[in-house]
Amino acid sequence: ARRIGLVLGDQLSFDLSLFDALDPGQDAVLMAEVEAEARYVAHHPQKIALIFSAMRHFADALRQRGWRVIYVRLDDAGNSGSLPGELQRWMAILAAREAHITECGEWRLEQALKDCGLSLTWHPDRRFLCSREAFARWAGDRAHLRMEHFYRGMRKRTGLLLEADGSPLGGTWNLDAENRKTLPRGLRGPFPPRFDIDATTREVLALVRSRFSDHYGRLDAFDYPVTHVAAQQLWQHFLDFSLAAFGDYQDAMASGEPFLFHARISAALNIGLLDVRQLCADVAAAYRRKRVPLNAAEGFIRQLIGWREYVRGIYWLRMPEYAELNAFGNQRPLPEFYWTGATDMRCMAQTIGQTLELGYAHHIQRLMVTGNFALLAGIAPKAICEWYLAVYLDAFDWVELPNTLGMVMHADGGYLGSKPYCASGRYIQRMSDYCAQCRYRVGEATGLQACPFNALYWHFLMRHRERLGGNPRLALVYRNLLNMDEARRQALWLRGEELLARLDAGEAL
Ligand code: DLZ
Ligand code: SF4
Repeated sequence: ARRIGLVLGDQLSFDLSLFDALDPGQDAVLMAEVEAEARYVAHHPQKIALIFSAMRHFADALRQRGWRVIYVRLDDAGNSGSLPGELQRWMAILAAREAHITECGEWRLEQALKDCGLSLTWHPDRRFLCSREAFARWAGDRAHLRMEHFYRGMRKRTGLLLEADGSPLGGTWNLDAENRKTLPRGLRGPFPPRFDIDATTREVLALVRSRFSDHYGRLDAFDYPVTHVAAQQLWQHFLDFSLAAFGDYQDAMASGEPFLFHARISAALNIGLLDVRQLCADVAAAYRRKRVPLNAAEGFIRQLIGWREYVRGIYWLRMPEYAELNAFGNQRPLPEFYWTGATDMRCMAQTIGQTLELGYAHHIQRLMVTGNFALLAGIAPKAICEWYLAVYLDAFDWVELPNTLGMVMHADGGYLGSKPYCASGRYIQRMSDYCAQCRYRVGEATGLQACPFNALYWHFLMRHRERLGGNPRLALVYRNLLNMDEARRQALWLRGEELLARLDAGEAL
């Protein structure tokens, strides 16, 4: 082979720009399962299984299309254990002259490849709509960025959901306020599609079971697409059965309903099994055909061309220094119950429980339950970021870090979002049925039975008053705090202190 093209486990797309640069007649594609990638955080076993199985299926599909693929399995003799190591090894074995690679999803790996002593030819990752450079031009040197501004630009650029004169369909850009309906009692999501466990996946599951049983998370519930065809089935199921209701209930949560009307396509999309342009086109078409309401179509497209591209842009603009930010100076380690779900807080037990079972929770569970708790409890950003990166099937640093460090923890001091998403138990009560079955009382803030979110919420606001008190978006809550009588404030502070002390003592709450 004259050249080697390295394809990473989250780059399983036939449209990768790398393939344009290579010649199937002479060049080779290299894919490698390596210890370093499987262990840099303790990934959920289903995440490792998904990536290995999808990689093996993709390698087969490339071969069928005429590519010469070198596929290194985790337990192959000679496997050096890292991607730079495998690239060096195969460059030498094949006496290859050039190494080609597509931009990585993680700064860590891109840096390791740049430092490995080979001269590499880099290709842009055109699976995203906004390149790193285009985002940097948009951001300029502004001290704060806002998703809404970026999102409108992306709508105009893509032409999605626009009138002929360029104004937004329906007259407003963002229908977020229509994405917050509470779930009517008893309404359930559609029956989820099931996916085949073929011989390849079965082999991978056995490998992961034997090698990564020390990682948190259940392997046997694995039921996720590992090929482009299966990912397309998951997507079609969403279009047919969920999208119409997705808009209304995007923020709702219910016991025993891990998916509700969410598409769960994020992992398939992030590893290359689905294409963002096609997803947006399908959703816009469903709206045009009057199959789904505008708040569903807009709400979905906003997540893809708005938030998703926005956080990726911020990641590449601000790394590596972004990962070190800690605006509140949080030091508290992550409570053990994040890894086990063993807590009496019903909302946390449900969210963590389904995460360990499925490697999945939807955006409000992540932002307003486990994320909100970490924010209120002052967990060290690095600790909570590592947790999200490990436990979710869709988590790669480019998407996980800005979402967790910036959006959830506000640890970037408001660069990504204008206010911390702190909330008391009342928000969770409004958006879910969790509180009705909880041993804590959501209507109480002090006393042993009181919902921990309540006092922790006020404690958070009190302890960060200097930093947050002047934020116009928090003016109302700070006024409420000020209008409380001193004894009430004192009682909330003490209950907050007690809860934090119990966390520090390793108690579960
Ligand atoms: C997440 C992951 C895992 C678990 N294993 C591999 C692997 O063995 N080989 C590989 O090429 N990629 C793997 N990945 C995905 C990489 O971690 C991912 O490509 C980088 O983190 C982001 O660029
Ligand atoms: Fe969560 Fe508090 Fe509701 Fe219990 S009462 S489910 S802890 S918000």
